[in-house]
Amino acid sequence: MSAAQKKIGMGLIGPGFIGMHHIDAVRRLGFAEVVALADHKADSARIKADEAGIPHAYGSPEELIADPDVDVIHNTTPNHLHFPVSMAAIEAGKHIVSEKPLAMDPDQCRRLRDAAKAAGVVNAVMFNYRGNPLVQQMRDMIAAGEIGTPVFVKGQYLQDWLTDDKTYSWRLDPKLGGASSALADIGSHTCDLAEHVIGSKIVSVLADLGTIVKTRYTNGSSHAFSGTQSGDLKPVEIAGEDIATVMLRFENGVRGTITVGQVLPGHKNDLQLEINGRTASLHWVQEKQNELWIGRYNAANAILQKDPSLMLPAAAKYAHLPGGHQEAWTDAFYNMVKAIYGWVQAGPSSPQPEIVSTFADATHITEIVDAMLRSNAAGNVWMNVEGK
Ligand code: SOE
Repeated sequence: MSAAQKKIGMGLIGPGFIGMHHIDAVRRLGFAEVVALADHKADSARIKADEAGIPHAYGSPEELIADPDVDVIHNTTPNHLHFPVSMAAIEAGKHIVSEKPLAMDPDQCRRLRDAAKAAGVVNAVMFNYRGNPLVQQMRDMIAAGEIGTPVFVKGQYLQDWLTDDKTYSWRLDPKLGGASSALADIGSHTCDLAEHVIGSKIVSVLADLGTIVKTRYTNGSSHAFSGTQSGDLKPVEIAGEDIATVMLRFENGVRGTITVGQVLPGHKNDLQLEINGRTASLHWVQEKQNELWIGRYNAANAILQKDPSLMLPAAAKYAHLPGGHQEAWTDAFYNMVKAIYGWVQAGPSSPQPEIVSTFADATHITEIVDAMLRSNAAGNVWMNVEGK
């Protein structure tokens, strides 16, 4: 980019925990700038914009979407606003980056997918764990045949931030979060990661869902990871799942399981993925993301450290530091944002970078979660993922 070229303008709607990481990642790019922020009220938007050094602050999504300096809109609102905000952005011809899940249900997702395609805008959903260098290493090793034919997948995403009955999140309210709670929030990441790494889609599921904490007590606060609440606590009955065990079948014949829970003491952000092939296995643990376990039948097991000089070239480009220099959650998040903005820069009609999850990919993930809900409701039976 020459000095005279205008930077890509980013506007963020919904400045919560995750929104601030979108802002940081865009700022690291160099060829984009954060020009505007919108919150549900003008005064809170101004305060948050000032804190983050952002010039324009708006009290509604519509005002931000209309800002001519905003080229890419990041939708980090609660789930129930994903559909109207993303749709308005698409209708205004803006590129759109949404938090997951893409929308509340498969129908809304399909409408967004089709509208984004018709409008010809870049569209992406933040399945950010794809951005980890060693996740890409797994993917490339599997594609290169280094573990033989994949046969089994074991994924887990375990957290404990909802363990206490005096914790609460809007994700637990079906009107704000959707019919699924833990699966939509973090099971979605697990399925996306498994599909991305083995290069095959989940076609059917058998799910057993549970709600361990059936009554919660809240003072009205609903932010993730905000801890035990105190003060004037009111009871809320919970219907959505906080644990889930699911069996999976993939299009290419691979079988697998995922376990998901948000009330499991000691598990902070414990996303893990293991792929077993006929000649070797790979196991990656998000909380130890700089290491990849390689299991072998007829040779010693090994740990591959995140060292670009030891990694496959396509994966090594996602590692920014030499071996032994630890990279983290925010770096993987940045890798995803960098790929999305590379696509914006190249133009929406240029090929979609493989690492990016589009609205079409994310629609499929919501269809998987929907099949899991249907499987559980039907008495834990196999259910096909219904794509349209
Ligand atoms: C809460 O469970 C949460 O913030 C998720 O919403 C994110 O997607 C995950 O990356 C971390 O945990």
